[in-house]
Amino acid sequence: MKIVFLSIGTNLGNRESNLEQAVAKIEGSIGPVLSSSSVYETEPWGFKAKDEFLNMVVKVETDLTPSGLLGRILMIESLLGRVRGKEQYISRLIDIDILFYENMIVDEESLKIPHALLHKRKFVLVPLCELDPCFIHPGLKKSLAELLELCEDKSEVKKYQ
Ligand code: PH2
Ligand code: MG
Ligand code: MG
Repeated sequence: MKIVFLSIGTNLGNRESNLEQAVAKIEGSIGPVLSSSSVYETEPWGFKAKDEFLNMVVKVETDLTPSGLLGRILMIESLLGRVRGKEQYISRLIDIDILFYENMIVDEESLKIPHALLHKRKFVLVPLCELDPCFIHPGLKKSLAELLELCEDKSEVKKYQ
């Protein structure tokens, strides 16, 4: 069994329900969710949109390989109505990203683990730190707490409700 951290984000439709459905589908087709962060309301990062995101991070146990995991994630995203366009960042019903897979480094065209931008994004680092501040980023060799301290992202990330 492997431990993975996944980030979940949504800024369209019924955002709370989108998160709930994503967590349920992760439980059903990836593995048991061992812990989940609070839900945060966050400003769109890297693009302009009027709709704020809800973001959270879950820690999951799985026997899938990294590429098997990616396959299940793409399946869940499309079951929940995600449509992919050509643009880099657009508003979306659901986005599930692999942040860490144990302390493995994967550097392929179609899959980068750890997620290449996680250390630049407060909407990822804040919920991740809630779950495991001492986890060491296997590429950057710094703890998540240190990465949050060093992060220059000034966008707003606040607990939802
Ligand atoms: N996801 C992105 C780009 N920007 N901003 C926020 N606040 N939350 C996200 O989940 C998010 C984003 C690309 O996946
Ligand atoms: Mg993403
Ligand atoms: Mg994604």
